[in-house]
This record gives sequence, structure tokens and C-alpha cells, in this order.
Amino acid sequence: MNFETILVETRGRVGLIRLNRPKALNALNQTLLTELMAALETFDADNQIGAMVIMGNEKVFAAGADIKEMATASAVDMLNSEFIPTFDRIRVIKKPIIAAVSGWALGGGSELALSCDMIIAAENAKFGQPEINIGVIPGAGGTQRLAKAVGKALAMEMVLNNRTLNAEEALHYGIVNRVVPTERCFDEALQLATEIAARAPLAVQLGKEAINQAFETSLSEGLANERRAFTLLFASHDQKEGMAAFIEKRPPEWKGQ
Ligand code: DAK
Repeated sequence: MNFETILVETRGRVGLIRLNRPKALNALNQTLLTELMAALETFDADNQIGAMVIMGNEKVFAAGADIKEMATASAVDMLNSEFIPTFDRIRVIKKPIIAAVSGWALGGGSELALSCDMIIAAENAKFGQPEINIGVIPGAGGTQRLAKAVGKALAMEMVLNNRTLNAEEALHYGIVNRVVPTERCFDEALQLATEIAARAPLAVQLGKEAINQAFETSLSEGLANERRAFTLLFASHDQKEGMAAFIEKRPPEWKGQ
């Protein structure tokens, strides 16, 4: 896959996407959003890939939507912006996505990280929703995912007064999985993705789906969904293989079937 604004490669069963507009601090322009989505969906459809990592560089994950591209846009332009389909489509990616966040994750960049399933944060990571500085509010989930993750009071402060969170604060409020030395951020994210990608693919997929439903449904609906998914896995080769391997004291061989 050849792209203008991202670099894409595979490492074993992990699909790696590096945001690559360093001069613009990886600002998310329409091209980048289109390319990012194409790469994610290609990896999601590829049986050889079990998990994905999205990363920036050491200074910045992404500084948000491209303000220069957006500055003269009309409301209709925004309605037709790639932001809306991109963030809707990220929600339905079946395989786990891990964000490796070093430096700034601001505005749409923070929303992108929060749309991923897990976040490994570098010690220099900073999360914020500075849209208020340019006369708008978050438009890609910042008011919703953030409020659910950090609670109402802090979300208000972040969205209404540009309060940023450093890596330790982000860990404290549960929006990142762990904080690691900045130079280790990518390796730690890759390691986590590699481990998950080696696990039973259908169980990983249904586990992700079930956890995401916890944020969208009532407890009883969520529990019913979980039971259906659990039961469905008993129709898979990998359930038979996993349990047989345990009993026979050998490593399982997953087929994703
Ligand atoms: N867009 C465009 N260019 C950007 C940029 C951005 N978001 N952020 C930085 N740059 C550019 C700068 O203009 C500068 O370019 P040159 O002047 O060299 O040409 C270059 O990157 C380096 O930036 P700085 O010189 O400012 O670097 P510093 O280290 O001094 O500061 C900073 C780093 C990250 C604190 C600062 O650059 C900054 O505050 N950037 C803006 C952050 C921001 O406000 N982000 C929120 C953007 S609004 C939507 C849904 C969601 C959204 C949009 C639509 N729909 C549903 C339709 C999302 C909106 C947003 O994210």
C-alpha cells in the first residue's frame, strides 16, 4: 500500500500505520483520513493480520484536524467532511487497534486515539481538546467518549477551558493502558499488538465487540449479547482446539475458524 500522508507496513501479524505529515504535526487533513481508513479496512479484511497499531512520531501523535484546510469551510463542507465517515467506520473495525501516543494528541488527534481500543502512552504524551481556542467544540466524539472515560467534571474543563492531560493523568483517569519511556512507546504498542494478534482471532473479535457494547447498551442487553457471543464460540474450531490443547498440555494452533 502506497500513500501520501501515512506509512504502512506489517510486522508479523500486526498492521502498522504511521501518521506522516511531520511538518504539519500530523494534522488530519481529508487525504490523511481517507488513507488511514483505507489502510485500516485493508488490514481488517486480511486474515494474516490480527491487530493494528496507529502511531505518530516522538513529538506528536496528531495535532487535530487540519485547521488550514478547515478554516474557510462551510457547514455543508463539514457535513461532507471525511471526519464523519472515518470515525463512523473506525467504530466497526473488527480487529483491535492500539494507539501508540507520543507527544501531542489534540482535538481530532485525541479523538482518534480515544477511538482506538487501547492506548500506550509515552511519558511525553499530552491529551487535549483545544477546539475552544479556535471557536468550536470537538466534533468526532470528544465530548462523548471523553466524558464517558474521564467523567463530566474533567471533560467540561478539557472541552470548555483547554485543560490538557499529561500521560500520568491520562493513566490515572483510565484513558490509557500504561505509560512507558518515550523511546519505548512504539515497541510496547507493537509488543501488545503482537501478543493479541497471536491469540484466537474469533475470540479476540467477539471480545472486542462485547466490551464495546458495554458502552452502548443496558446491562441486561449487554449480558445477553455476551452470552450469545460466548455460545457462538462453541461453534468454532478454535474453541475445540483451545480446550483440547489445554487438556493435552500443548500450545494451541489457532485457525480463526
Ligand atoms: N492544523 C494545521 N496545521 C497545524 C496544526 C493543525 N491542527 N497544528 C500544527 N500545525 C502546523 C503549524 O501551523 C505549523 O506550521 P508552519 O507555521 O510551520 O507552516 C507547524 O504545524 C508546527 O506547529 P507550531 O509551530 O505551532 O508547533 P509548536 O510546537 O509551537 O506547537 C502545538 C505545537 C500542537 C501546541 C500547536 O501547533 C497547536 O496548538 N496546534 C493546533 C492544535 C489544535 O487546535 N488542534 C485542534 C484542531 S480542531 C469534524 C470532527 C472533528 C474535527 C473536525 C471536523 N467533523 C465531524 C466534520 C476536529 C477538529 C480539530 O481537531
